[in-house]
Amino acid sequence: MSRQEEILDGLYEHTLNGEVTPVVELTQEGLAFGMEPLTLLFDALIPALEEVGRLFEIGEYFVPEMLISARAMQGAMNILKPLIAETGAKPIGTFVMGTVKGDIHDIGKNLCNIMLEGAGFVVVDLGVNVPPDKFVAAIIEHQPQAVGMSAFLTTTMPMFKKNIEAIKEAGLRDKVKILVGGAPVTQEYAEVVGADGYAPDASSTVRLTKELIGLTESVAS
Ligand code: B1M
Repeated sequence: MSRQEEILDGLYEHTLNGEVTPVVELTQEGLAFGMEPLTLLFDALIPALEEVGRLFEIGEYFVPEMLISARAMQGAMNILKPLIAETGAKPIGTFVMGTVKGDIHDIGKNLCNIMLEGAGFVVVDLGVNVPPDKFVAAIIEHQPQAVGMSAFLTTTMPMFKKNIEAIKEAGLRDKVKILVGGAPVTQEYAEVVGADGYAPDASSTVRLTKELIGLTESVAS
């Protein structure tokens, strides 16, 4: 096995076990070795969290294990984020993003933010557990071209509709494109709640946002 493969395997295992120190060390070693930040992310860290979710589902992991795995991944993300986001690109638009009320999952959202920033968007991150009036206030304050809403629980997905209704009531619906995403969300659900689009992952969030706000040509380039 090559050292690169060992690094990816180690990152996967230590993230699964929630061990932040070796995760941070292996991330640094991988980068020093010339490995791409996105390789570390997509070939080790994200698969580890997917496995965490599977173990939770079958009752082998509980909330504390999920939490420490998420923290371990966060340790790596702190190092990777500036490397992924730093492109020096000129701002191409403003994007307001938040995890809906009742939901505190933020890793997927943060990943979208990093990719959006990397593509040149100014991202206003409202954080987690964001109520409808905060989305509305942020649209008024920052005048974004697009708003993203993240939900990771079937019980919090209905907040999309509540948020969109609040945005409509404030007379702002035609001012912004609204995108939704998160593990349990689907294209069909996005249509039902009246969103402009659904993105299954961070890179499609960037692609779809550019498309919706009329920057499609940049997508191809
Ligand atoms: Co929770 N959790 N969790 N959890 N957790 C899930 C989501 C679950 C699927 C696990 C399972 O059962 N298999 C399950 C939800 C079941 C359901 O509703 N269908 C679940 C549950 C039940 C819960 C609790 C209720 C557990 C409890 O307390 N009994 C609780 C709820 C807390 C709350 O929110 N009120 C809870 C708590 C937690 C922790 C706090 C411990 C922790 C979150 C830590 C954090 O985020 N800071 C946690 C974790 C880590 C998970 C899993 C294991 C991993 C989630 C994750 O971050 N994945 C998760 C299992 C799973 O999803 N398979 C699970 C990595 C991330 C990169 O995911 O989906 O690929 P990914 O992200 C993509 C897309 O979703 C998309 O782009 C991202 C990047 O490519 N995307 C968007 C995301 N947001 C977007 C927004 C957009 C566009 C695209 O806007 C435009």
